[in-house]
Amino acid sequence: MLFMSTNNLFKKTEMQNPITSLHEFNRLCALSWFRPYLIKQILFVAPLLFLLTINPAKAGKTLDSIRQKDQINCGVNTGLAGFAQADGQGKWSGLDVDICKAVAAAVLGNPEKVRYTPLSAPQRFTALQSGEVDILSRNTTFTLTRDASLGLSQTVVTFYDGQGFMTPTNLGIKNLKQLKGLTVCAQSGTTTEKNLTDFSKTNKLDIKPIVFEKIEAANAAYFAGRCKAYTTDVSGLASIRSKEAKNPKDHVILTELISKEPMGPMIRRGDDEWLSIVKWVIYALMEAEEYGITSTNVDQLKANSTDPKIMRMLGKSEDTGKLLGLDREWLSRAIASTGNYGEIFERNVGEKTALGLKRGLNAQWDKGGLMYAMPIR
Ligand SMILES: N[C@@H](CCC(=O)N[C@@H](CS)C(=O)NCC(=O)O)C(=O)O
Repeated sequence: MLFMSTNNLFKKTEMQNPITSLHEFNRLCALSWFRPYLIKQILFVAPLLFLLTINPAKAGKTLDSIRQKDQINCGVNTGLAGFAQADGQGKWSGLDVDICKAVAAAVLGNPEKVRYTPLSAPQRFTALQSGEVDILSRNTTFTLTRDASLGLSQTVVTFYDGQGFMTPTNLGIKNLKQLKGLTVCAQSGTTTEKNLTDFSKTNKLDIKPIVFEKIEAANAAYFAGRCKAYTTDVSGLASIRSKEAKNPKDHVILTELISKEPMGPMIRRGDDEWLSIVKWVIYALMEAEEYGITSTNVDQLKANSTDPKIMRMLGKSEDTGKLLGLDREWLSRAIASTGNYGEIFERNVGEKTALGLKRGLNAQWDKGGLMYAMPIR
């Protein structure tokens, strides 16, 4: 309605001031003395306005500080097998960890130049907002509220998931309707909690959520039998089952999903240069898979390939790095360090790992999945 009334307003103004006569035209032309003055004003003010809108103080701030400290501070999970987990020597691995490694290889020339900060669900956004970490690469779902209210930017989805339920096999639960009136464990500070309430309400299931701030407490409660089911992202359930269950076969992950959970790294809002770098490193990992560039053949392809797409990506024909404020080798280094997206997926969470996840939605777009890199060109 506002749109309608504004339209009418314009119409009215036009109607009230039509240039109807030669006399009127001359009256307007008489103001031409004012024109040079006006042009001077515009010439003076326009560059100032332009400088204000590009906000040079903020652009590249993160990259500058990363170069200065020669390290990327990467916020990760406190310990989610397959996504981010430290071994006895404090060595981190996982799909989310590999994203930070690939970015470090592209930006600093070395995938090991990363400091990992383990963050629980409720801690994660504050750590990024306060500058404690430069990137949050931690099973974090992209939502409107998070995008628009936290002062953070969502980059590219690195894992498409959905919220599911795990129950002890001996309860014989086969579908979600059978959860009616039962207790379900979940963690606070997550999308999980809200999805569960919505789902229970919509389906009149009267589920009794038992919510914990820490993942260890939620795991302990479920495996001690305090809840009849555990809910979180299916990848999270697979991870928890593989690591925490005495016998993983004693727990079944039901096939029905109750939400969409597109997850990926986030950065602080207002640093477009850093946003571009993170985005394009992730696209590069995906596109490398699409074109068959792997950690094992990247050097050989760089030396011998005559395929224009591959030559461009590996810096043989064009310097895409320069456009991002990086060097010519950014992409080949990232692929050599972590492998392409497919290698990252299979190594950390794929069918041959303890998590045993299928590619599903995370397959390439030409193989029935949603992984669709913007073109590197
Ligand atoms: N993707 C959901 C859930 C992410 C999440 O934090 N999941 C829990 C359960 S798998 C977790 O990773 N907790 C680890 C921790 O808080 O230390 C979100 O972004 O809210």
